[in-house]
Amino acid sequence: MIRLKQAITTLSLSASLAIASGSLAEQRSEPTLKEALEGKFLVGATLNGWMLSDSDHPAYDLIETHFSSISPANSMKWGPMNPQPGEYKLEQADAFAAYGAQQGLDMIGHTLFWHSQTPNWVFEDSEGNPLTREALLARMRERARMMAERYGDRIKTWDVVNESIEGDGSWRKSKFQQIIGDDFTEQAFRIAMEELPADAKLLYNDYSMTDEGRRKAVVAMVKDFQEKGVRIDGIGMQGHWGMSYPSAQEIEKSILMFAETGVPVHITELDIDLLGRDHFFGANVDIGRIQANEENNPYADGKLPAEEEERFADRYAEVFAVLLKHSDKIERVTFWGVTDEDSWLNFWPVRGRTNFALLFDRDYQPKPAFYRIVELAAKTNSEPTAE
Ligand code: 9MR
Repeated sequence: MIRLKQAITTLSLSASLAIASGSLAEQRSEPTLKEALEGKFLVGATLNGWMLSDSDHPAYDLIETHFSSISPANSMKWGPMNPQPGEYKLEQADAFAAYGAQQGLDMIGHTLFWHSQTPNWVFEDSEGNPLTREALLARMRERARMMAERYGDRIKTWDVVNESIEGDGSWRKSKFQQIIGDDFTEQAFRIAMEELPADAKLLYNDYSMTDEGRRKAVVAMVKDFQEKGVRIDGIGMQGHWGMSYPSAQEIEKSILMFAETGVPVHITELDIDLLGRDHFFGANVDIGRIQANEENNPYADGKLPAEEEERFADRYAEVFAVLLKHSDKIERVTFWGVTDEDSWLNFWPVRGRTNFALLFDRDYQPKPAFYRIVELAAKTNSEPTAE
């Protein structure tokens, strides 16, 4: 298999994991995910730091077999790329862009501006005083220009702003908002429009996009941008969903409302949290302090009982029934990870628990949920869509 080793030879390569690295496609007779979803939407996965610093990581087999789009989990965020003024750590971001280009994959620049994982120095002058609005806008422009120059020829879709709207529809009181004002998101899109290539797709990306306040505010924002001539090319629904929340009806309602604005929907960070959290602690607990224990980590050996696998497959089928029904409005569905092993839900909100969130298990094998999606997609191909 051709791998872009030269792009990452400068990185320290850790030992590859135990799995044998024969092409999984060769061992399989069923269609791959990207074949099953062809003509519906692109299907993506996330490359995390472990993968980007290990060119033999077994996740690459699954990516090359099943996926048509990739997103970086962390390596293109402001903090990881530019932790101190003038200090740039671009190895992983460079490896991401080089790998995606070499494989001909659609790539997502995640994310230009986010309140989280952005270092304090971004908001301060050299004496530690808060920047003025103009100075912060200039700093944002500098970052957008650097990203455009370095990656703009290959990365064509950008999460311009991540999570600037609260569930009640108000602007998040981030440092960006406090310094720039309520037009932070608009200014960010103006900067992106001016600095990124004309063929770049500019997205707004947020979680809990079925919250009524957020959903309405996103629609109002997109319409406002369109009236003002501020380019916005898509709405990203992250899709960090649970086993019963949000309902299929609410997911569908958001897709329909977003699509009414005329821009496509991207499902940008899909995973389903099998273990959930509501049953063992309330919403207001400081989640950072929760540790794995017998009660909240029932399948610590990574083996899920068959009936739980089925319940999980049923939930993915329920979600994909909606996504496939509205595939004409959806440009891409990206899973936030590749296998259960690399899901962020092993670390949040419970540190060190063994969670189950994606379509491939810890042995890099497709789970029942994978087969359900493939079957559902095939069925959708053979039946006219009911409206
Ligand atoms: O997957 C990312 C995880 O490794 C990081 O620790 C975390 C830090 O906040 O960010 C995760 O990705 C987030 C994404 O960038 C934006 N939406 C929410 C995702 C999950 O937190």
